[in-house]
Amino acid sequence: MQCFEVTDRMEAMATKKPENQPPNPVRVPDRDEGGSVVLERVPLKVKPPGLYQVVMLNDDYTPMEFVVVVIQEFFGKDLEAATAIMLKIHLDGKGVCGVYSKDVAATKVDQVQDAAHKAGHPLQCVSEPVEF
Ligand code: TYC
Repeated sequence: MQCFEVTDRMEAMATKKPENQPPNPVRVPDRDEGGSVVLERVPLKVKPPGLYQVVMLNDDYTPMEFVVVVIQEFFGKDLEAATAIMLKIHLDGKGVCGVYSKDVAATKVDQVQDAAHKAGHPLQCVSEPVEF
């Protein structure tokens, strides 16, 4: 038979309630009179992933035709819809080109910036969370 010494620390670990533990998502109520244990599921507080809108900004230099082509190419709009969005941006200073998951919106921003940079235009767009 193996023998070992029970230290104070081991004794404490075996008998005391652990400190600084994260809250257990499953609450275990006291034993009921029949001696069985009922586990009660506590709903997790998880939020669905948010949506992000890609907002294009006006500037004085990027040609209107270029903006229309970019909106058609990267946001799947037809000529009429792309022209309407471009004119809204031109008149209001900014406009929403599409709404996506966070990652897809970030990719759209990169694609637009890349295309504008390669063509030598200062066109800017940003991604921002949609507020409900
Ligand atoms: N304001 C630009 C012009 O007059 C056109 C333009 C529209 C530029 C939309 C950027 O996001 C933009 N040439």
